[in-house]
Amino acid sequence: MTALTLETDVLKNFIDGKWVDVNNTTAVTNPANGERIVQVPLSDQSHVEEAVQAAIKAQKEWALVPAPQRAEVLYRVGMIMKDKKERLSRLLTMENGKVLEEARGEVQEGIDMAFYMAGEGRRLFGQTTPAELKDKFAMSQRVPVGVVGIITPWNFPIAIATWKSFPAIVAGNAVVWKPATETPIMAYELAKIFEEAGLPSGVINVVFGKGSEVGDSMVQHKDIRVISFTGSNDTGRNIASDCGKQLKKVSLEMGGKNAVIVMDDADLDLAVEGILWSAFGTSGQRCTACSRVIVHHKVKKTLEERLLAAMDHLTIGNGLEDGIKVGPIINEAGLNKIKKYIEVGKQEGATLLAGGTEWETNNPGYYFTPTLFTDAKPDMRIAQEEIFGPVVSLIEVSSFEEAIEVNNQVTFGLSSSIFTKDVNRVFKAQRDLDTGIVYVNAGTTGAEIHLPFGGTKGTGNGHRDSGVQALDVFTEWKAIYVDYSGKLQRAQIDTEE
Ligand code: UN1
Repeated sequence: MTALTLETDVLKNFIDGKWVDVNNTTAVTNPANGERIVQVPLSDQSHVEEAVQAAIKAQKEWALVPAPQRAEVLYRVGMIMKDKKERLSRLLTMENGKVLEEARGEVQEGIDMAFYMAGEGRRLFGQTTPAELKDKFAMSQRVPVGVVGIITPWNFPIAIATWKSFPAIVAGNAVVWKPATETPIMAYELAKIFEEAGLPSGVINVVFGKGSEVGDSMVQHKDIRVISFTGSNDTGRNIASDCGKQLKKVSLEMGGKNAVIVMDDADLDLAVEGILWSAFGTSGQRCTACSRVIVHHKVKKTLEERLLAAMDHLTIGNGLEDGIKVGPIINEAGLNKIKKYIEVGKQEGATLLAGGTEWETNNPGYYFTPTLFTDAKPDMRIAQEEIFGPVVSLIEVSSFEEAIEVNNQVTFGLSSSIFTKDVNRVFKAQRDLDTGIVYVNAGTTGAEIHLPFGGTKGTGNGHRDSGVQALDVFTEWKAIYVDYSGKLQRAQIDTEE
């Protein structure tokens, strides 16, 4: 294991192209062993104000840079990320805990997003449209919104940051970014990469700190015209209502209660692999993680047996070590939440088949054993609420129709999956599963960056991250009419010749 060093012991904000000290800081610890990694600033409203002023100034110039040139900066960002992939991945494992293989996958998502959005710089298409009147030309085009605020979570600290900042930047906005305080190193590294790639000062500004201070100041700031947020449900709802009062555009992604459906004709080996990877990968700390398995009664027993056998091979530990499949939980609060849900599940009458306890180790990190409940009922809290840990609950059903119904009986709508060999069921399922993402014969995780990411119902508010659709969050549509008749033509007015 290569020891990694940061150039600094105390992180700084990145405002107007300068690294700015903040007096108040707090420690960031490695969830795998409790060791302190670095101090992160706890900024206040005045830092947000500085960042917004820098962004306002920078955005005016940036919007005038032709989009293909803005895109070139992102291309260079992608190239630098590619060069630094291993370093970034190891730092990501250190601050977030996910196993190295998954950290590499996440950094790759960011690299892919850079090249994808660099391409979009040559495709910020508008439309030309026939006009109602003679000698008149009509078109519409995307224009930047101005200064945008992005608030990113600890579970995908670099990928989600790229899903939001890259489309914002290529579209000609300037960004004020509050990364999660648990995982600030990815933000620090990405800011350095932007700097090295030659992004003009003030186009991206990083303000570290708490949601209650920095996030709130961003949401309340009149000059931040968009808030794009990924995180918890409660916070997202508060942001939405605060933005609503100000008529501020807001894009929210707030998790899921994602299910894998296993039909009686499924390839069970494949289903087991899919469930394992999407339920216990990243220790279940993905918005897309599988936390329900909806299984046809004919294959329930066999599926349980095979899952239990496969779960025996899940190795728990520090994600930087070889062969580890399940890393730590982000922090004590995360661990306590999982423990609470284990008690809830037992009290509700679900049967605990495996796990359900902290992992016994002398290691001071936060670890939880992969957990399988069975005989859960669709309305139980463990089958309704997001746990954000390696806990999955089996629900038995007796038909395809019932499986779809149970899948849709939750307030979230992010991801879903079905294992079946029946082509008719495949097409019915992709139509009827009420989620923003549907997988067939694969688990619930692994969305690709050039497709829209987001969900229905309580997962968000209808916007999408990544994909070309992300541009809708960070642009306004402008309609332009050019009258070349030389006289005043009045639309929608009958004119007597
Ligand atoms: C998240 O958990 O918020 O589809 C993002 C996936 C990953 C992204 C997850 N590509 O699981």
